[in-house]
Formats: sequence, C-alpha cells, structure tokens
Amino acid sequence: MNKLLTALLGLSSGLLVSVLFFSDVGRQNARASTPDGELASAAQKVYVPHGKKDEYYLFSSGGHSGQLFVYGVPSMRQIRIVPVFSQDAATGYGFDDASKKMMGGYTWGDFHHPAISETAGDYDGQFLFANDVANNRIAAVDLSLFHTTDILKMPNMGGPHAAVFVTPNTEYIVAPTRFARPLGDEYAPLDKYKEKYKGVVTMIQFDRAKKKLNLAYQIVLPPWSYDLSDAGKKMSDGWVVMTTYNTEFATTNLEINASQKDRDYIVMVNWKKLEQEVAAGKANTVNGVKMIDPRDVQGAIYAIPVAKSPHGVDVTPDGTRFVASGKLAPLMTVFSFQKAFDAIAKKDFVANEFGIPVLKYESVMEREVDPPGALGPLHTQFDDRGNAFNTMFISSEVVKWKLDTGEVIDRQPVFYSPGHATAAEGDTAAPDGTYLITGNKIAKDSFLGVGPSHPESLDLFDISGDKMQHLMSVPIPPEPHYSQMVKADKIKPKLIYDKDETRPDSVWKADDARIERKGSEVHVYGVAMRSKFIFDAKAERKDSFTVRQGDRVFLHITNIDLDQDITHGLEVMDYNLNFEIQPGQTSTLSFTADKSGVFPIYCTNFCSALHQEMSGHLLVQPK
Ligand code: RUQ
Ligand code: CUA
Repeated sequence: MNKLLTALLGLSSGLLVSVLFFSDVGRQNARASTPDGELASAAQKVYVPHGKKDEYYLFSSGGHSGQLFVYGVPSMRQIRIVPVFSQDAATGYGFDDASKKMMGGYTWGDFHHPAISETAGDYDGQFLFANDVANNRIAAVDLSLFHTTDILKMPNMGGPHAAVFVTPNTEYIVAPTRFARPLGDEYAPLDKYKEKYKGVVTMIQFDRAKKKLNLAYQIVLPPWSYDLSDAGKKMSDGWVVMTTYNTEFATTNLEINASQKDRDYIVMVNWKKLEQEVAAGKANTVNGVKMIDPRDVQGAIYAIPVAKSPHGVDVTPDGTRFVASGKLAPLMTVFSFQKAFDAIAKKDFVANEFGIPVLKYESVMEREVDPPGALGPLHTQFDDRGNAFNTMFISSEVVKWKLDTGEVIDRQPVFYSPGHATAAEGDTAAPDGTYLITGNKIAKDSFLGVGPSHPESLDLFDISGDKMQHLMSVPIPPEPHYSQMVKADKIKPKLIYDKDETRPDSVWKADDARIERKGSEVHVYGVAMRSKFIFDAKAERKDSFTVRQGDRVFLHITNIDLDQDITHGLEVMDYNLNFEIQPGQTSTLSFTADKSGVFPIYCTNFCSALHQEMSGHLLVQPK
C-alpha cells in the first residue's frame, strides 16, 4: 500500500513513469498484433458514410480551454466547439456585449463536468450545464442553439469541482466546493483553517423559459474537500451523495498530509428536506445568500466513512446503490441507499462531525470490489444489464464487473490513463449499454507527434457484448474531464434564430438600417446579408460610417439571411474586434473609437461567392 501511495503521489516521479511505461510496452505490442478480422470489425463499426449521421452526441468538457467539445459517436468526429467560459474569436463569444457581460470580466474557465438537463431521470436534451472550477461559475448552454445563455457567479465558494450534477427533474443543479475558504471573501490565516474555513455546497435552480440560473441556497459544511457528487434517483430521489478528501484539514503539502487517515467520508444530503427547511426559514442569510447549517437541521445531512481519498461517486441507474472509487485504495465500494436509510432510522451513528451524524461503514457498505492488479479506480459507469465499468488510472484499463455480485467479467487496456468514462445515456435511469468512452489523460505514442505536449484522447469501446471491444482512439484538446453521451434524436437544433420583430436593436429590413447619435454614443442599427453590410440605408455609401475620435460605438447587427448556415462575421481592423452573427441573430458589439483613421470592416465568415466583397469602412475623424 505504501508503495502504491508513493507511486500515486509521485506523479512526476521516475517510479510512476516507469510503472506506466513498462505496462504500456506490452500494450503497444498487443495492439500491434490485433487480428485483421477484429480490426476490420472495429473499422466497420465506426465508419459513418456521408449521408448517414452519428447515433449519439458526445458533449465533452474542455477543461482549462473553457470550451465544450461536441463529437458524434461512433464516428468520433468533432462537430463543433461551443465556447462557454473562454473568449472565442471564431464566434465572437466574449467580444460581443451580451457574452462579454455574461463572462463577468473573466476570459477563461476550467470546465470539468457537463450535465444535460433531465426530466424523469432521463436526458431531455434541452440544456447543458457546466462548471468553472477556477472562477466559481456555473453556465447553461442552450442545446437548440449550441450557445451559452447564462453564467452564474457563486459567492462563498472555493472551486465547484464536484459539480455539476442535476437532480432527476433538474430541480437543482448541485455544486459542492473543492477548497474550503472563509465565507464572504473574508481574510483568515491558514492557522484558523478548522474554525474559519468552510466547505460550501451551492444549490442552483434553472428557469427554462428565461434560460437563467438562480442561486437557491447554500449548505455550509466542514472544511473538507468535496470531490465528486451524484444525485439519487427513483428510491433515492431527493438525495445527493458526494465524496470528500482532506478530512485531515491539511493546509499544506496535501499529497502527503491529506492522505493520512484510512477513511474519508461520503456526505449524503437530502435536498428535498433542506428545501422545506429553507422554506420554513431555517436558513441564515450569510453575505446575501440563504445558508443552511447542519447544526440547525435534523435528518438531512449524514456522513459515511469510505476508503481513503475517494474520487468518483456514481449512483446506479435504478437508484438503489452508489459506487465510490478510491484513488488511494485500489477498490470500488458499493453502498446501499436502503442500508443507509435503515441505519439512519436506527440512529446507528458512530460519531458526529460539525453537527453531521456519521453512519457506520459496515452498516451501509454492501461490498468491496478489488480486482487484482487494478490500480487507481476513478469513476464508474453503467449499462442496461446490471454491469458497472470502472476506469483505472494507474493500470490504464477499464474493468467491467457485475453490480450484484462484484464478479469481474472483463478488463480491457486503455491508451492511456483514463480519468472519467462515459456510457451512452450513462447518467440516466436507463443507460443504453451500447458505447463507452474513456477520457484519457496521456496519449504518448498514439498519434503523430506535435511537440513536447501531447493531446489528450478518447477511447471508444463497443460494450454491447460480454467483452468490451476497443474501436478507436481520437485526440481531443484539453481537457476531457467528463462528458455525456446522449441519443442524437433528443437534441433538436434550430436552423435559424427565431425571428422576433419586437427584439430591441434588431433591424429586419435593409431599408431600416440607420445610425443614431446620442451625445458621444453612436448606435449603428445595421444588417448583414449576402453579400453586404448596410449600416445606414439613407447614406450615399451604405456600408461605411463616420464617427469622431473618442466616440463610443455600438454596432447592433442583424443577420437577415434567414437561411441555414449563412453566418456572417464582422471585424474592425486594428481594433482587435470580431464577432459572428448567425442567421436571424442580432448581436451588439461596442467599443471606443480611440484611434483615428480609416479602418476597413469585412465579413470574416465565408458566406457566399462574393464574401470577399462583403466589406465597408469605419472612418474615425481625429479630435
Ligand atoms: S475529475 S478524473 Cu475533475 Cu471529474 Cu475525475
Ligand atoms: Cu458575410 Cu462572408
């Protein structure tokens, strides 16, 4: 165990590198000698000819790129990149006024776990939620437009890593924090960690009609680190489970100091009960947010000991159990909700931590699954036939095992070091059992070299048979933390933006394009159409306009080409500005014309045979 610990801890140490390398040489040879028949079968399964479409969408987190990557499965073709937390010149996201405001002054985010909105425990395909671990934000993406519609900044948080997980009817989006911090941006020295620092869980509601995220309430918890969480379903609907580490309260050198104890905790929270308590006025208001303290509520928050430094926790599709994986213990632990409920009823508690009753491990645990030689279990996924799939980071494999018995059925190598896995419809109450994709942290020799840093990768498996079949590996930009795979027909993309005649700032007829001056503000209500800009319908040169140096310029541009895929872009030369206007969309870009001179404007998105002619001028008269 100590050796394992050292190996795990010394990610950069020669020991781990050699362990990985040694096992991977065998891997590469085994792969090179895959029989031709098997290769042909794999190739056939991933080939989606022109005219046909993929069966699933894969929505993968973009990690510190701050973006959402959209793939088709089984072809594994990347279809789209949707900017969520980071500026994106291609779409003008973070350049136009609305998205810039939404980003709240940040230019990037660290997006870990996408979650598709659910209805009755099933992905409904309407929205996708994302977390930004670095800047304490949650975003909502409209899956009919593939556009981020709202970003919510959460106070009192220290990195919502264990987010986002939605409850079965998207009643709540749950965001537990990774780092404990003093509440309300207060200062407190690290010596006061145990008293002054708090771990906080934010409960967020989403208004589908307004496409807006709202802070519902927060739960103040001990200063442990919350790693992953999942929502109960069916018999466990109303509960949320989350893993913790650093129950040692270490404030330095965590790799050693936060790995001392043999057990950390799973925290179980009854959000339905807490909702009632909040409605009944049991929450205090702390820094403007309703906050629940476990000491003030009974019967809603419990802790269960779990093998040290657990990582993933995943609720089974039928909602009866949850599986926790141990980074530092080479095993998966199956816990039973029923056993937990029974233990709670019997008040079978062994301790109380910060007002949280601690249940007895043996009373809640159903079984430990410990496949020989399988090291570094991180996450669990499920199929429709009672099987679980676990990623093994250190031994680079997927282990398939039976939930009811713990029997290991199959083990397949992964190239290499998988973090999460994603099963088709995997987080729903009814997974499909067709495909599994691992999000790999290390690509090594898999692709053509691109310098010292290699891409991350995804491995696709066919899991419809008893044995898993490795179909292909594809590169992916950083960082495929987690993804969700949803049936393609559940996503209903719009071909053009809804034309709303009452939308402010829109101009629907070329003849209505106009310029209005209000003091030093110049508002251009213009249109983009094949193949011209019209900024001022009354002007001699309709595609040019003149302002004075120092004016604040607002470009309100409507794309009146209501045809699919006719997107226009607009750059302002030397002003470092570009944005995109999709069919039927109105977008506003504002800037101060602080440089005098003549600045060509052109369409940046290839839109017609005369796209090159789609241009004009901004003239800035010197002061
Ligand atoms: S975590 S590799 Cu950020 Cu989802 Cu487990
Ligand atoms: Cu419009 Cu190119």
